[in-house]
Amino acid sequence: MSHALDALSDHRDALNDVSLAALCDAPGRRDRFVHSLDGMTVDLSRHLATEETLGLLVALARERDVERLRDAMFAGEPVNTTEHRAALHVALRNQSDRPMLVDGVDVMPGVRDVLRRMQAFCAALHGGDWRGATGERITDVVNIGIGGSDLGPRMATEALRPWWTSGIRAHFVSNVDPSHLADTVASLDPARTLFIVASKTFGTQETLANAHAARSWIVDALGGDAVERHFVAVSTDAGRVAAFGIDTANMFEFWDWVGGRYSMWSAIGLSIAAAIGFDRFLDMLEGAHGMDAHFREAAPEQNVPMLLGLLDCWYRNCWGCQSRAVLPYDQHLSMLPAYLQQLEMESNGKRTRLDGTPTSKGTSMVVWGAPGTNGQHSFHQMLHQGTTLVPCDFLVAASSCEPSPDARGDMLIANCLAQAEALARGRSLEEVIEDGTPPELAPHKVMPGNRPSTTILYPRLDPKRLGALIAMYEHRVFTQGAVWGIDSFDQWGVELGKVLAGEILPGLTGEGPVSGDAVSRGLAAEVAAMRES
Ligand code: G6Q
Repeated sequence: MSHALDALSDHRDALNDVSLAALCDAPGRRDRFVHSLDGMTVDLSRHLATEETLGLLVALARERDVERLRDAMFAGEPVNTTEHRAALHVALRNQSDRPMLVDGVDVMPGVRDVLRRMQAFCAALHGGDWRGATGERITDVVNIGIGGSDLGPRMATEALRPWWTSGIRAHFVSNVDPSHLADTVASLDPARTLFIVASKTFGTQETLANAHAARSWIVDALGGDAVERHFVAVSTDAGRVAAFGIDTANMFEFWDWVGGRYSMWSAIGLSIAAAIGFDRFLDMLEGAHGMDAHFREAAPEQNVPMLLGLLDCWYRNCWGCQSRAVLPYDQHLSMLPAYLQQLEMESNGKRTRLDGTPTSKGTSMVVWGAPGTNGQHSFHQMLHQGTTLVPCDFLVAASSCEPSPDARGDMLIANCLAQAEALARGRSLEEVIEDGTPPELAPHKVMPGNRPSTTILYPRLDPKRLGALIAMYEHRVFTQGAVWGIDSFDQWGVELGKVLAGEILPGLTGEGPVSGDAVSRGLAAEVAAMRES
């Protein structure tokens, strides 16, 4: 029972005939709906929201205690209640002198110690002091990890490709499909390749299987003694790292209060630091820390991540939106939609509240998207004229990282602004007919408009900006979860599939009986038949 949500639902009914074009044109709209954050503009004008909506959303945040829950997260309280853990990723980028406590113990000395070890490792790698077993310099680093131990570093290294000036190329292997490792190492020289085995638990089946296969690749080429110079680990479990055969002197620690999908700021980001250099990795942490301070200190009315999260709840719970599109008009952010899929859908794709009762309202939207302008030539059709309302995030830099002598950078921005405008304004039947369109064709050219979007504009994508941007999304997701009263930091829904895969595997390898339900057993039998034919 939520009075604030009921009030929002009534208010939404009153907005049935609202015109987004008229809202956008109203005097003073920019003053209230455009936010400036350390040089980044977050424009909320193109939302199906009035001053009153914002007031009601802030009332929702107050009713759901979002500020207190935020403070509890920053205080290291066990906000991940089903796993009895803190979710203190903000400590990983804490650049202040403020202690960050978990169970009454300041975690900052440990955080700084690992950062110093990462710094020393990067210096050795980049300076040529850390060499392969045959004395060659390392030129390629391959991160082996999956989920949170893959998507964050992969997204960030791609985003920061223009800063790959350390002489190290970063690669990522996540899929247990043997093709992923094979394709990745096909062009690499074992003598110059270093593997980072990144796994919080060091028990993830896919990662360990790939790490064993990578070790065979090194051993076959360079001999067993080479493993020590070609493998390092990032994990919370020193015992398992040692059991795998990696010297724990070459292990970078993190902690159980760092959730996998919130871990790119920890040593899980070692591949980022290896590619862009440690100082720039620190810049990324600094950008995130700035956003943390904003989220922690700004009043809800001015708190950008909080407002974004509240607007998500508005669309999900009052407009029935099932999905949100993330449209970076920035090629280097091509991995952002995939990264946000995990951040948002694994965090808030839940149906049970903290108190164990089922939710009565929708939770996580489906997050999807692709870089602009590519998407314009495929799925934007549905955004403009489909029967489903899909709020969009547009992200665009004022200046591309790649200066060009022609107008391509301006074309990119023009298209980004045009898409958001077209979605909001649409095109009426009258306008279409006025253009001389034949009557039988006119209905097909009508665009309903009133389709909301956020535009996030930043000067240029750099490590600090990326850090701020990702931290903004993290806190947006936190706000959604707080409103919905769910645990944003667990992921029990992924467990059943892992158990069933473990039961089905022996039947495929021939080491045990064929198991699974009738459909799985039937398909497993077909696999066997296809392999024999
Ligand atoms: C993230 C999830 C999940 C996790 C992977 C890898 O929040 O927990 O994506 O990151 O399953 O786990 P390991 O790092 O333990 O290998």
